[in-house]
Amino acid sequence: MKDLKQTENSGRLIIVAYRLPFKIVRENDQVQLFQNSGGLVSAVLSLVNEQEDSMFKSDDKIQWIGFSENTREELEGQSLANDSFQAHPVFINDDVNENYYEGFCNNLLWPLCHYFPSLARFDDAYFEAYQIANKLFFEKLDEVIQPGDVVWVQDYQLMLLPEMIRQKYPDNKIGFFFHIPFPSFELFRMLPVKWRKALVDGMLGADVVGFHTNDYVEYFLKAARLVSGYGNKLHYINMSNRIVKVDSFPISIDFGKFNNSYNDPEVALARSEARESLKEKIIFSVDRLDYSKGILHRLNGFKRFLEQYPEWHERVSFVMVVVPSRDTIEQYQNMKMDIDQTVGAINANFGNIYWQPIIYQYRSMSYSELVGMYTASDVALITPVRDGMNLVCKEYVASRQDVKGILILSEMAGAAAELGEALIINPLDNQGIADAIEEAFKMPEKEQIKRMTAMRERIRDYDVFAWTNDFFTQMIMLEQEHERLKQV
Ligand code: GDG
Repeated sequence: MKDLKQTENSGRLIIVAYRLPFKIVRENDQVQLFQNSGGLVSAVLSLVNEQEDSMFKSDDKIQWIGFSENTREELEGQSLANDSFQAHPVFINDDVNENYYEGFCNNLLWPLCHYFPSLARFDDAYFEAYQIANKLFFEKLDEVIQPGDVVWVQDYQLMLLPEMIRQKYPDNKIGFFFHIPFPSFELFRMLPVKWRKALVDGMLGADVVGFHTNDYVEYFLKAARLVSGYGNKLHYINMSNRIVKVDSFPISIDFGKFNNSYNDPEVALARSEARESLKEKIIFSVDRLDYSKGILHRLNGFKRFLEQYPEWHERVSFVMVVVPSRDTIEQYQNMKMDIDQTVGAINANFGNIYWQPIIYQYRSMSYSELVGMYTASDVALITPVRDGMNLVCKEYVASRQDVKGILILSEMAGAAAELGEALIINPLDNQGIADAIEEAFKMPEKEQIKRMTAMRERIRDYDVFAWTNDFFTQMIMLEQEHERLKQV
């Protein structure tokens, strides 16, 4: 496939995502912009650089449309640009945002797509707000877009947007990427007919619709066929006047950044402090507080390990970091209480004055602490019951410049499709988790190195920059590729 770096594009890059690329902090009538260091922001930046052959001209800032946590009045007259990004805030009133973001997105789409249908709430007001909010994003884009601009729409908060753009701007290139699992049809069909059709048709407004794994692609193609009657040939959908490519693009991380952090003084310090203060074997996990992340299942698996393998008592420390998220919602508060109680019970029943089996923290970590723990631990225990991809496991592997450590990974994470050298477990199987921990602790170093090397090479080859490049190449080369396939 042709590399996009050789492909010219006259327009600018416009990203539309629920969140802006920086946090806006107001102080004494001035705003300060703190750019996020997340994967998407750095991936997108790689598309615009000084090189002559890069896809977008570096003198054009990346235009980024996203929801504003500030009011219109607060941002009036303020410059919302830094060297790389020009932000265009979308203002959504609290009532609409409640039904849109908390409602349709987080009380319906999130649980449904993560296979928790019993938690999904169906409410007409949610869908109405979802339509209104998507339209508000469109209206902002309408003020910004120019001929030749390429628009990249992100995630489940904006599924209706690609079609809205297509209707008014048939000639602009539009990409759409879905970051969470696209569910099997039996779950998707739980949505009322009108809603599911609007979502599928909305996404098909794009030229390229991307998912993390082939399974999600297959599920979406089935939905497109059964909901809207669109068949496909080799993942191309013919929409009479244009074609849509549906494909998998497994999101990745900045391999170089994590790999090169190994010897940072702060990382090295965090690593040695962890090794000194913890027991002989260290297990580590970190995730946002969410039922999809399988935190309670992980604790139950660890408990089974302590029950069945007493020879490891007083020799293991499980460092479990849970990052606060959505904890104003009752359901998340209840989940947090269950986690607190379970950790307390395990520590009380197995620990003693010399040994606390689980070191549990409910807070976020600095980057150095995070990589310090990635590189100090013998095992990363990652057990989501459902996860679109899961970047933590890729970061763990990339951080291990020493080529040691063992990844225990749930088969329900999108990343499991790429990281077959991990010890793959079913997160609902306590015994399976317990046995995997025991196997990891006994794994010879040679075997660890073999597995870690294979995983590291894969992530190094397909890092987040390759991911973006892959997506944009497919978008720009769409027609040529389709013509070529018709000849074969
Ligand atoms: C969604 C999908 C998909 C976490 N705690 C700390 C911290 N983090 C960083 C990690 C990682 C990121 O947050 C979490 O990424 P995940 O992929 O694991 O999970 P979601 O937030 O649920 O993301 C997911 C992703 O979108 C991308 O498409 O993989 O499936 O659910 O980068 O490092 N970073 C720091 N301190 C923390 O305490 N510094």
